[in-house]
Amino acid sequence: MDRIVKNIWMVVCLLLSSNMLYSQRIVYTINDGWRFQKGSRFEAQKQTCDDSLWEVVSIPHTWNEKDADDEVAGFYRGPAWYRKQLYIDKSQEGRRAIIYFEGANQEVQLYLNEQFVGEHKGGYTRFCFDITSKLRYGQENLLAVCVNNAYNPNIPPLSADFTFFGGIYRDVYLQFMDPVHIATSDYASSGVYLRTPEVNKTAASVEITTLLTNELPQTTEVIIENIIYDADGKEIKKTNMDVRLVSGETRANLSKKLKIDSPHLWDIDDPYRYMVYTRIFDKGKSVLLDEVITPLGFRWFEFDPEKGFFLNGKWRKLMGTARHQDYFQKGNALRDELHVRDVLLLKEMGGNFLRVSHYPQDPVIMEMCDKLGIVTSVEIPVVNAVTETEEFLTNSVEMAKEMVRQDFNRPSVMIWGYMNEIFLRRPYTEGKQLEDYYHFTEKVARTLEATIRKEDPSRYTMMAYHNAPRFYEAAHLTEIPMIQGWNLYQGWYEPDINEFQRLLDRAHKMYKGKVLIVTEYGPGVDPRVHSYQPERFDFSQEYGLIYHKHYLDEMMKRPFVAGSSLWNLNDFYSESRVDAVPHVNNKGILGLDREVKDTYLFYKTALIRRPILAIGNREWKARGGVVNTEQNECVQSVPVFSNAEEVELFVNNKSLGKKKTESGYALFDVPFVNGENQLEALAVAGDTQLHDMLRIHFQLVSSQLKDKTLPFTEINVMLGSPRYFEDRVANVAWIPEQEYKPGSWGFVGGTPYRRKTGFGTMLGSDIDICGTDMNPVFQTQRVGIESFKADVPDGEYSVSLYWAELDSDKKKEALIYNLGADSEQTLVGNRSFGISINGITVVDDFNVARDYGYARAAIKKFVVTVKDGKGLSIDFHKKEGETILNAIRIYRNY
Ligand code: GCB
Ligand code: CA
Repeated sequence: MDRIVKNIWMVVCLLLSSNMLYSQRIVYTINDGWRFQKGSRFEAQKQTCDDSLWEVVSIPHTWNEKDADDEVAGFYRGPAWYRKQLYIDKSQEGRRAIIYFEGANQEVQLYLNEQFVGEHKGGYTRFCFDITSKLRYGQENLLAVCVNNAYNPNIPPLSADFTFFGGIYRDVYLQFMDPVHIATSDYASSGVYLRTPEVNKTAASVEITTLLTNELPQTTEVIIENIIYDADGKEIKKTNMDVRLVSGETRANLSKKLKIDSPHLWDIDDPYRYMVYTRIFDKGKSVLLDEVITPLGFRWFEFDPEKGFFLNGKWRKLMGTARHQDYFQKGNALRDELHVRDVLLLKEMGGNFLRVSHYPQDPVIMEMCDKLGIVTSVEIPVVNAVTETEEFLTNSVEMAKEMVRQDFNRPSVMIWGYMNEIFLRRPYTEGKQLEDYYHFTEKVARTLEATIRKEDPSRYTMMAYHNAPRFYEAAHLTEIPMIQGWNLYQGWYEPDINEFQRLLDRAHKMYKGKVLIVTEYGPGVDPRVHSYQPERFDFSQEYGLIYHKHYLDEMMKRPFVAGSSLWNLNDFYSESRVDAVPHVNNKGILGLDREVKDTYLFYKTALIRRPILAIGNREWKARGGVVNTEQNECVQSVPVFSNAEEVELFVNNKSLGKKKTESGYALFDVPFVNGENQLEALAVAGDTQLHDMLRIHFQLVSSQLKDKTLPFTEINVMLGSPRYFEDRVANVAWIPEQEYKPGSWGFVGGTPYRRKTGFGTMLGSDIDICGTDMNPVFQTQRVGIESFKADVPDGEYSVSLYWAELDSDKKKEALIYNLGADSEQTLVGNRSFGISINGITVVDDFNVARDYGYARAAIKKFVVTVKDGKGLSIDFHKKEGETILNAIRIYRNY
């Protein structure tokens, strides 16, 4: 007999002989083959509704992944229907059937076989419904779910800097269980609650509370058995409890306390977990009715306002990130694997803290933090503003209860949060209305604080403020939570980066006795942008590095900073944003697709204890620059990240020597040659030899365009800009402008465009440019330019001139925290100039705003023949207003 068959036979024999019957839970997803349609008009709960032409989708699903990414402002916010025929076989008859949602944004109404089952409000918490009474066995059942992501003034969040993707965007399950079962009705919690009232090195106790339901028509007597296993599966402790439940009864007070000597603790470096098996047996113990397994971690922790955070008695600085749950072109509809990957990336960076923000996330995120030893804070999405209604308050409190009960057993969770920058969008500026608003917000805060403290006295509470303490003080919000979270952006929204540390010291002094965590900080970094003159708002990788280095240094110097969660682990979608990448907040240290930015490598080097070495600028594969050595090379600096003392870099097999690392990296002046370049880094850390390699394509531009050793092919120049941009779609390297010198190329006349902001001016603009996915190429500009000259050899050229009108006649609001409040822009329309190429007028009256509108990409390609060694001269003739040019591409046809 085949071995497998033999094994199966043995198991069957065993089961029969042990006399034990199983009646356990069955849990599986029903993610696939849903019919989907936007709109509300169809009464899709009815059998008669024809869905044959509806789209077929799989869950996780959102209906906004494309329209929240396109050029049209806004995204669909309204109702939509999901429909599915569900065949349930007869074997489940007589059992309880539950449908369980991990999350759907944001209001849900569920129908089964045309009957209303129930509804749920709130887009980020889990919920479930008992559908037993409406289910038909051995037949198809019509499941219809109406999901609505329209603005609802009574459901938080009302506004926030992230896109409210609608849909059933997390897994959906069916669960079948015995009528006597561990209850699912308590805010979709697991029905088992673990509390660890005493934990120290020598002893720990765990109180296991089971919520039990009897849905039989008669009274029943059962046994609850709890067994604790260690991580190797060895039984450590066991208890039994006899319970009698009348029909329809749910008991919540079924608790047992167990003691464990010398517990193996859950810690950041050793996230050890025991397993608690909670089993329900019939009285004779012959049938296992239900079973829930709960991981159990023993740890104790404390936040000290002066000294910071202690885990199991050991001081730890909590260093990590916040995280949003979306991904490139997928919106928030992510498979579990993508969530898992994010937590792995955080761990790999050496992070030990995750701010699960601004809302509870997929259960696998929490599971991973438990498994990997990452301390977490979880919060409900009460962001930016409140609505002064009891319903808003009630919904917020319900969310808080869901949050706490659903992730109650997680050893990784140490903080519950509520309210993020709640006064960012105050609807009133003064008077009685503002007073009332303060009062109401305080009431919401106090109620949430009390609710959470009552639900779970074992953890800390936290609220995050923006840099406007006077508002929070006016409403007493700085007093209410146990931990103050500060979201700080000095050196980004505010000009002076040194204000960061002053602010920390002020807050520490001002709010004596309060624990301080830097809950957010970060600059926007478009991974495609680089600069050797980095500055605020340029979105360059290099400014990102300067900013993060400053913040990390200052936080490390201050023990009272218990921890920090930089903003953000990943780039994320925010519909109202108009930065380098439209609708995207680029403050991630990883890209939307989790590409590694230099800032990620910087943290990895700073935080991780094992030896690491990584060449920076990793994703800058199409690079370019102008010859700046005698040897026909272009020297550009490249960071090499390492926690070794020194590193050596080889370029095309030549050593550039060794360099000492400082703050985790060394900058090498790398001489790039035209075409392929190979970078190889070596370092030694202790006994470990480290090695890294990177290949880079470099487009070298000669400084003498008629030079035959480096024949001219093309130049791509951004005007009014010291920045480099990588067009990753076409692999084209854009380089900064330079002033014209004979024999070479460059601009004549004019000044870089600077935009006024609430705090001085910035180079270039941050408005979204329509009609392009290369905003940085259009966001800078030379104003008053007279000519662009290039002394190219004779031949035929395609000369493309790039424009976007950046000036509008309406002033933009001050940039600071100006999230989602962009005013409509109207046209200037008064700029007109002529263009001639090599003396021939090609356009006489060019008006960008008139012809294309405001902030729209316009490219004109001219085919030009260069003769008699005269090169190219593109001249701009001012008529009205100033001449402008945003970028130029000169490409040699032949
Ligand atoms: C904040 C908010 C966060 C934003 C961030 C930003 O303070 O809490 O939701 O995304 O600033 O990037 O402006
Ligand atoms: Ca999931």
